[in-house]
Amino acid sequence: MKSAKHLGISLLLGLSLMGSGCGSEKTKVADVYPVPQQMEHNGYVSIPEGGYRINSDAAPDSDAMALLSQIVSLNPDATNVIAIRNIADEDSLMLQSGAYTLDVTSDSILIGINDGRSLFYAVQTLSQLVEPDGTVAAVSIKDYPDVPFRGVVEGFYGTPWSFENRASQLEFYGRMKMNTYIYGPKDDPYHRSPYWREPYPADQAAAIRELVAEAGKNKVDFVWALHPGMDIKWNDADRKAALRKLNSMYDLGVRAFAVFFDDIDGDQTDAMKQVEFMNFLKKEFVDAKGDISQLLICPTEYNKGWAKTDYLNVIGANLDPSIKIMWTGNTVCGDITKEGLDWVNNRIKRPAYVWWNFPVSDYTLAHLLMGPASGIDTAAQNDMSAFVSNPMEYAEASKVALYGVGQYTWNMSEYDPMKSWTRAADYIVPEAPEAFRLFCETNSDIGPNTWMYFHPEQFRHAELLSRFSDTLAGGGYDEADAAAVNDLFGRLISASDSVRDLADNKELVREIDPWLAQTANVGRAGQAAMQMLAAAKSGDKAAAIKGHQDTKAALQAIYDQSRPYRKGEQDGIRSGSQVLMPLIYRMVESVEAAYPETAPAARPRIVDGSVLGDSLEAFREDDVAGIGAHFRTITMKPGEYFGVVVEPDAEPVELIYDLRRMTAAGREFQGSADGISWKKLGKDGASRIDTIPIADKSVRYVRCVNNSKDDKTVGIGRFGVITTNKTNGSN
Ligand code: 14T
Repeated sequence: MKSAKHLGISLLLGLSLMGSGCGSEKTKVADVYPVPQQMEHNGYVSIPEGGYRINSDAAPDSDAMALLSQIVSLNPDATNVIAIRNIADEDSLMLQSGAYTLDVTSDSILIGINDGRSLFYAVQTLSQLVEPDGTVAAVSIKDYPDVPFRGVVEGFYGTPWSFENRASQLEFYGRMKMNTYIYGPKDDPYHRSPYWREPYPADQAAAIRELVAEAGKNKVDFVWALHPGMDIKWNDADRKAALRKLNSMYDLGVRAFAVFFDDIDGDQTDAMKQVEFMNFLKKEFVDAKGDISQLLICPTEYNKGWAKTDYLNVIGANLDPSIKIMWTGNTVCGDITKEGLDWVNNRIKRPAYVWWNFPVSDYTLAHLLMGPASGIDTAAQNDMSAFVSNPMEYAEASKVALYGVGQYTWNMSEYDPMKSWTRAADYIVPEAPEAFRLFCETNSDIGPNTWMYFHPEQFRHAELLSRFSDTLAGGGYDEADAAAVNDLFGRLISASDSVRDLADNKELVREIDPWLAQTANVGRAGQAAMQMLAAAKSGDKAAAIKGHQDTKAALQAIYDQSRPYRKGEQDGIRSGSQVLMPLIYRMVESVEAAYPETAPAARPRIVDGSVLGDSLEAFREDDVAGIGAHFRTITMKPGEYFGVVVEPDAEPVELIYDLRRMTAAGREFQGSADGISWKKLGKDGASRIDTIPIADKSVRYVRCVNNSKDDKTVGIGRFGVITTNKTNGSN
């Protein structure tokens, strides 16, 4: 079905047929994004001097008309016509909301529509066909969405987007032909606990009213989400409270709703109670109002990894069939696959409403997720009712991934993650697209995470970098590759400057500023390391030692940039973390091996007898000495432990850890001066991420022991000691 409808070849034919009217010397091919389902292009024609007069069966959508009047001049006395007609097509794909036809010839423009959204999208397309020289591409387009609901769920933990961020997003969704924005920021207390039952204060209510209007202008459904699951009681009082709240949102103009039951526990997770609540809302609210466009639930078991009970079968069988069910895939954060959707759809008895947790970064705050929107299955079109993406708290920066989501959801078979990513940079920073691309590439590593979610970094230079690194590991050194790698490091510095200085989007620059600085720092450390290595390879010991010092200083600049952000969940500011930083460390280590006098006197190590064995090396990074196991899951038998020993001259300040899947009961954090007699450290805060002060300054050994009678499972993210006295280790 999909292959026949792509008439890409006619684009090329169109070029040779050009010549009627003006613009005949153009060799340009009309370029519409998202790529239409069918487009024939027959050169360019002049836009008539007198503009166009509108000829429409019914009153055309006023937002679409406002946009149209910005593109071409509209004049009731014009001879040339823009005719707007209802689509009379037997193909159900062409009868969807937003589907349109667009036929541009030298004397008229014919637009076929189903609704206001159709007209708005036709005009969005037309705006991309008009050239600055007064010509317009003569096209014949048939276009419709592959996925009925497309867009974004503002569903992350962290600072919610600002009003300006959201307004800019809504306009962007309109351009990308995305029709859904779900409002559900975890840190809005009126969305979640404690105030989900309360109406918004007047100023916030006014802002939401304005955003709903802005969404309407862009033909975006503003879906307001309620998150009652932290403390809802399954009783009449709370049913009424929910109705009251939804009514207050309705009064602000909201016409689409969701209820989120994610990340909760206890009685509130009961499938049948949730179903009864949702079915109640369907009957008493949605049906009563009659003009609600979407009602969704985010289930408690919202990904396969967490689907451990009959929960999904229960909601699948009992939830009103009109209520759509959200789903993040096989894990909380990961790829979206056809197989994974088949699995859930069988249980929920309807196509899943996909909630894709990308580029959200609330679980890996040191990283920006600026890479391509990849790992979304282009064969899954018929297995989803919707696809919305959960973005970063950085709204403008998120547009890189969302740009790809726009193409994926509109016309999947045309989706190529790299192509969309490349275009996204042109679109978002047209003032310095190549610089921005390099920045994005260097800030695309997700970092170690519980979900084992992985996106590649430095993908365009992967071959060069791995060859250079492998050669280095084997004791070799290739001059030409070294020059290319050095050049790449140099470009990180200039790219960072270019983006900061040239990008018109100042909000974007503000959001990414810490990473712009860090990217330049990585470039400088890389260049220092290349100089060090070149000196070492040429046998110039003095220069190598000097280079080693310079590299250490440049690495310290990276740590200094990172440190102010290294609080609680936020593990600093990381750029180039997957490929470039390890490469720099490898260069440092190779020089330290060649000139032992440059090597640190001691390194931190893993405590003897650790369950980790020698499968891992301890690291020293800035003032932290510890271990990081990329959240590898380890089971400790009673009495087993893992831990770290800091360097002899390092004085401990506190233990810092990020340990997942582990309850505090039955574990103990202990310190020791000699690795023989151990004492319990301060109180275990029982949280996943925490620090515990180390009062006894003679402590050099720190460990986590299973002192229960049962096996204990732990995902080791970070476990280390912050010290005052930084020894000069590299990694
Ligand atoms: F509702 C869900 F579909 C969902 O994804 N919920 C949250 C979401 O708000 C968050 O942005 C996302 C990415 O971190 O993951 C979910 O939140 C979690 C999930 C966890 F497993 C937060 C902490 C967790 F340990």
